[in-house]
Amino acid sequence: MFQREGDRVKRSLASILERRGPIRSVGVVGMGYVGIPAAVLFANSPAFDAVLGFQRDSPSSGYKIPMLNRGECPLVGEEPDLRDLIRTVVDTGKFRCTSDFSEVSDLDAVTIAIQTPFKNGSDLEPDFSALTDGLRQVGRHLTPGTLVVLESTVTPGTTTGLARRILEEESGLTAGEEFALAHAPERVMVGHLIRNIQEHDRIVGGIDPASTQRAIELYSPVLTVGRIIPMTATAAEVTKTAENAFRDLQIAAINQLALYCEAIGVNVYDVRKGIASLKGEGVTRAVLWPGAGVGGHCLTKDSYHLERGVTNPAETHPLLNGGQSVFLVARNINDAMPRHMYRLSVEGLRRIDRTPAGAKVALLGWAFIRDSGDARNTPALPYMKMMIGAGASTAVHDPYVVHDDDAGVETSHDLNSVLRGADVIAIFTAHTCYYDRLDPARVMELTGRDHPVIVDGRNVIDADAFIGHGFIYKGIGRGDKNEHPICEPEYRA
Ligand code: SAJ
Repeated sequence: MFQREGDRVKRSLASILERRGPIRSVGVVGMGYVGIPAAVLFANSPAFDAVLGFQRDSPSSGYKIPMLNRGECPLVGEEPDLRDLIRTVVDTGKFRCTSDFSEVSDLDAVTIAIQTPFKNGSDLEPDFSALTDGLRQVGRHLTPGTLVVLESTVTPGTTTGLARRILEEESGLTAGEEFALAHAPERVMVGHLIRNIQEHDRIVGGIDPASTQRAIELYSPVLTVGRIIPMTATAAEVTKTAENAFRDLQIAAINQLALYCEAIGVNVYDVRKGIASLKGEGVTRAVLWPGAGVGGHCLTKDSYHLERGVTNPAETHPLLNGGQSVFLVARNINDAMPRHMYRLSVEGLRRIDRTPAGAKVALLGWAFIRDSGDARNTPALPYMKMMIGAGASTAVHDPYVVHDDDAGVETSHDLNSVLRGADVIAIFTAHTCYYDRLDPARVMELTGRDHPVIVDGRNVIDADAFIGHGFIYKGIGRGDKNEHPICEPEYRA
């Protein structure tokens, strides 16, 4: 089936796909927290015969290849169902991990789930090098009729720009005529990877209708309650970056309100409860939670991706001048929260005529999110740097994170040893274990201090209980408690 387009007969992608038949073999590039669950869910579906996981055999990540092929999970933290699924699909021979990209040529569809982090935190330029490398590897072995899907979060315009160009250069094929190309952004959250892929609606955007249709064929079998939401590739890129920019904005709004509540002298959690109580037809108040900052791999960068997509195609990345974007203002507010934790700590120390110099600071929680080992862009790092810069020594407890290679920080699983001798205790992550392990009398005894400072960045502890034991309490948004009278508990052990 050919459509005449001027003098050149435009081969119909639909006809090539029709001749190729249904998708039976799938490849997933990038064995990370996005690619691994995606690959095992494709492999676990009867719709597909074989799934390959592609992973560069690099010094930092090559270990995942043998690990996955043994049926073991390289991800840390609680991930329901993922470990059992990996073992099942490996044991049944439906999934295999490899670094040999030439096997792409045997596949009907290839998804690319490669991170697009920032080169560095200051200039906020995304590092597309790993994604570009993955695209080149796939392009070199692309065959006519293959579907390529970008799952990575990218600047709007990347799929139809950078990605299309690299795939066409490397393969000599034409996207939209000889191979299908789409964007289907991942929407997984650490701790719920499998369920998110099955239950979240899936945005699927092709560079043309045939590509969109082919991508719908790929993703439909792995959805349980989630629905497919089709659109163009660029609209899909805007959707993904904007859904995180909106979340970051919502968090910034409650963080700003928390600072107001501190200044006014009220409890932001009372106010939040009041606002959230407004319900009814069409009435929504998506009030999120104030905290010690916003970390992770998504919200810390997706607003900048969105901003860049607004001005130019994906090849250049000037942010909007003047930073008047509400999304960038939100980013600044959220990035200021670790500084606010520092300010609360210094104010607490000042109440006992101390400064950070010479103080021991115990940071509780290094992971960017509760009950996870993921420490990417943790808000605790800028706080630690500020404390060390002011002459304090620091110790970090986290029940999941053992060390943070990127930050060069070692953490301890031994809470008592981190608390021992602490002058300041700063709670950065609301790990479940802290809710029942931070007993005020026990913590007081471990610190051995008359009035240790405790700064609650996640509303974990009971302020009155700790104040009653002689702590100097400070809490994000706790204008009702932050200037409390200092107690000399008569019942101290
Ligand atoms: N945070 C707050 N207050 C909140 C919620 C989060 O301070 O009310 C902080 C967290 O402590 C963390 C950071 O923000 O440091 C990010 O938390 P997150 O819950 O947004 O978790 P992420 O970064 O893993 O975001 C992911 C995103 N999912 C994808 O990109 C696929 C996001 O779109 C989801 O909305 C989010 O999970 C979610 O809802 O859990």
